[in-house]
Formats: sequence, structure tokens, C-alpha cells
Amino acid sequence: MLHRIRGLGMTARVLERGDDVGGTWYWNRYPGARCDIESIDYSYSFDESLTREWRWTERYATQPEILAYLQHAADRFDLRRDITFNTTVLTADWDDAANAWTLRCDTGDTVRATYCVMATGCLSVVKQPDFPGLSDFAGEWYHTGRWPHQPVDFTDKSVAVIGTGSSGIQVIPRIAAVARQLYVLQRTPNYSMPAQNRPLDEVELEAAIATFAERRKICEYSDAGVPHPPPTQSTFEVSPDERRARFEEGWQRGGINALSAAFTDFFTNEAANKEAQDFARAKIRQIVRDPHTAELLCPNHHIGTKRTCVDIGYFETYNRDNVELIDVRAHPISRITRTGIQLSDRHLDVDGIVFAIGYDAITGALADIDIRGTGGRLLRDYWANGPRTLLGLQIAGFPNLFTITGPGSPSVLSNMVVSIEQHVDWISDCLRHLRESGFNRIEASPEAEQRWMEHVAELAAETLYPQANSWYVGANIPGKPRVLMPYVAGCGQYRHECEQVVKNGYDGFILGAGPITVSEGART
Ligand code: N01
Repeated sequence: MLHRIRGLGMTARVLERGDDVGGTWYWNRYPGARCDIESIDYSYSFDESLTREWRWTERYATQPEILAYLQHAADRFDLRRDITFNTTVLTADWDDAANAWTLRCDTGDTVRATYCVMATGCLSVVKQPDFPGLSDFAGEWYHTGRWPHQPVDFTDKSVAVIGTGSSGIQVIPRIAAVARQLYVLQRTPNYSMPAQNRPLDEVELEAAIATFAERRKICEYSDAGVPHPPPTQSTFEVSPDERRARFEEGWQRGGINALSAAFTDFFTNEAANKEAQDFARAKIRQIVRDPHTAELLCPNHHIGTKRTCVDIGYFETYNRDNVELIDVRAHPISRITRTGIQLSDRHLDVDGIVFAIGYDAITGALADIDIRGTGGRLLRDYWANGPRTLLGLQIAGFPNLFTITGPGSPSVLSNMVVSIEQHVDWISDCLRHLRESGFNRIEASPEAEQRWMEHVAELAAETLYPQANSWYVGANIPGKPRVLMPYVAGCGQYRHECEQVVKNGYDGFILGAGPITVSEGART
């Protein structure tokens, strides 16, 4: 976004909580952290020479490699000189008369700007562990989403991991490999597909780079922002043997869409979804030797309606003698003690606890800042019954505020890099259009926002997503309104809708001209 804004000849200041760039890849340094979108597709596309020169080393990049890539991009485009690090934005106030935002930071600094772009992330506010007694614990404890910058050594220690989502499923095999004893405290089992990770050889990488532009175009108009051909048949159009063969082929290929890419009705037809569930449960029973543990690991929600995980040796980890799975629904956590975790019926002595308990997703980072729009309306209050946006890009009553991958856009249901780049381009084009048209103010009309929200909800209702207690619907945060927040009809359809809005002269947005009070009226 910063690079694009500079390209428009505008000035910008980026405010960042961390002490360096990287966002999710800056904070999530836990052992085993890596992306589950293939590295070549989890890359920027805006600069051809960057694409040509960067060498990804594995099919799925590790956290250190992605962080190095982002740091490299920051250096290459000389971004740091316009970024203020170690700064948390506390409030953002819209001043209608001045046509400007004022941001106040925890450092005491104030920034004033005509436009404000929230690139605050969908999974950046961690769910705090609020277990009673945690302050008594004499050992070490960590949240996967706030992992220390220094190495953590669990060698020969007794460790508990709480949570079995994507983060837990990545960290568990790595801790099991070094710890004396690992207890995995599971509330809800999850589906996980094998990564089938491997080194990227030169030939494969070069071929991917040579065809990158076409490959990225396919991603942009695909469902999930990845370049795989969409399924053409529904589940029951083929024989049971053919069905199993397709699932097996997906499992051997690996990756997040190993099963979901097999048939067209995976997310919409319960019976079809159950076929994939049965296949995944059979795999778990095949891999995990102890039948009781295997049953505990078998999920029973519709597959894909909670984020499918991707792993390297996750289920195999339960065949180790030093690993024990504990079902905390049957044996609830009563409290943390000085020496470990008190369950309803036993005490676990541990030296360390890892909380892999997730995030206040999608709206958390925006709700964390006191954002006040026209008439002093607080965004948190406006969203009390669930987030409302137009295209996930703007909010009625909050002029000149843009949200990158906001609720109501594909965001977390897609390859985030593809979706982020789309929003960055859309916002940059919009800023250019405003300037060229003599405007300096834009906001979503309440009617267009209402229509968009109805459209997003109608699409959601056609799928199985709303049925699961997932963070997609806010179910992991007590009191959060239950609304399926992302747009479910895929990146391609969403992109067409965004393009149509622009073609129709920013249909649904109100464009205007206000006073110019910030230098050149162009600061973002
Ligand atoms: O968090 P989660 P995450 N007591 O919310 C459990 C992305 N990501 O950090 O399901 C006991 O998915 C909770 O149980 P339940 C990806 O989009 C990507 O793992 O609520 N347990 C659940 O098992 C992912 O979806 C990558 O019953 C408690 C777990 O903690 C998203 O980030 C890697 C509990 C939380 O799972 C979030 O993943 C990592 C409690 N009080 C993350 N509270 C890759 O790219 C929560 N839990 C590979």
C-alpha cells in the first residue's frame, strides 16, 4: 500500500506495533510455523524483478523465510523511512469539517491524514488466556501468536499445549520431538490435510517463475486464490470407487484443498461433505495406532466449515510414547496451578504451557481502536450486531477510511496475498480517481452497504459454513455476534463485483470534495 501510494505521488505514514515489518510472520515465531499456501502463490505480484529474483526453497515456506521475504521487500523498496515502528494506534477520529482523520498513538504522537487505510490484519489480536490461576504458574508460558524473539527450548521438559487449530497442529509435532512429555489439551478435534511438503528444485521454481503472470491471473479469478483447476463434477455424479480415488489423489497431493477441490458441492451439500469427512476420519484411524486416541482425534463438524489445517506429521505424533491427548470436554481445566494444570480429575505437572488458542478474528483489530466516524459514532458500536461494510472496503459513516481484507470480502477464505493485493490496487485506483476527478472524500452509502450485507448473508446461507462454531462466525469469542464474516462466493466472483462497481462510476459510494486541511490534501 505504501509503495502504491508513493507511486501516486502522495505522501504516507505507516504506523506499526511491532519493531519491524512482517505482521503475522513477525509475531508467529513458534516452532513449525509455516504457510499453508504454496510459496510461489504466497508472493507479491506487483514487481516482476522481485518475482524473478526471490528464491523460495520449499513448497510451503517457513515463517523465517516469509519474514525474510517481507524484510527484503521493505529494503528493496526503501519502505522503512515512512514506517513508524513500536507504535500502537489507540484512537482514530474523523473530523468532518476538516475532512481529515486524526490518529492518536500510545507514544503520544498524533498523525493527521486525509485518508486512513486499516491494514490491521484478520488474525492479529490474540485471544488472551484467561484461565484462573495463570498468574500463579511458576513455569514458562507462551501464546503461539506472541512467540518470543529468543529461541524457546523445551528439551527434556514437560509441556502442555492447549488448542488444536492450525497453530497447535503445527507446533505439537515440533515440541513432541524434543520434550520429555507433551500433553495436548484438545477441546474440538480438527481436520488436517498432509502438507506433502518438499524442497522446491530449481527446475520447478524456474518454471513457476516463467509462467508467474498467467498463474497469478488464474489465482485472481479462482475461488480461493490458488491456481488449481476448479472441480467440474459433484460428489454423487461419480461411483464410490471413483470418489475415493479422487480423495486419495488429493490426499497424496496434499495441502489445504486436498479434499475440497475434488467436487463442486463440498461446501454446499451435507451428504457430499460427509463423504469427505468419512474419508478424512478413516485416514486418522489408519495413522493413529491407539484406537481410543484416534476416536478422540476424529472431528464431527462439516469439513471445511472450521479452517482446515495442514500438517507435517501431526496425527503420527500421537504414536509417540511421550505424547498424551487429553479431551478437555470430558476432563475440563479447573485452573492453572504453580506447577501445572489442574483438570477436573487429575493434575498435570508441567514446566511450560503453550496457548494455541487463536484470535479475535477479522474484526478484532478494528474493534481494538476507538474509531469514530461522522457525528462521533464509534465503529465498535456500529458493529455491535456484526460487521457492516461495502465490499469489505468501506463503512457507511466512516468517510475516507478503507479496510484491507475487511469483513464482507473473501479475506481468510482465500490466499491472503492475492486478496491483499486486490484491495491495495482497488484503493490506489480509487485514490487516483478521486484526485483526477477533483474529489477528496469517499464513503459507502448506507443503502449500498445494506444491499452488500444482504448479498453476503444470502451467499453464506447457501453454504454449510454458518453451521460450525468457528472463528469465521466469531464463535470462539464469548459475546461476539454470530455472523459469518467473510464473503463466500470466491475471489473471482468478488473481483468481478468490485470491477463492476468501478465501471459504474463507484456505484454505491458517495464521492465529494471537502476542505483541504492536510498538507497537499493528499496525505494517507
Ligand atoms: O487458532 P484457532 P489458531 N480451552 O482459533 C482451542 C491461521 N493460521 O491460532 O475449537 C481449550 O483455529 C480451540 O478449541 P475450539 C488459520 O487461518 C494459519 O490455531 O474453540 N481450548 C481451538 O482448538 C487459522 O485458522 C496457519 O473448541 C481452547 C484452538 O484453541 C487461524 O490462523 C498457521 C480454549 C484455537 O484454534 C487461527 O489458528 C496458524 C479454551 N479456553 C494459523 N480456547 C498456516 O498458514 C480456544 N481453544 C498454516
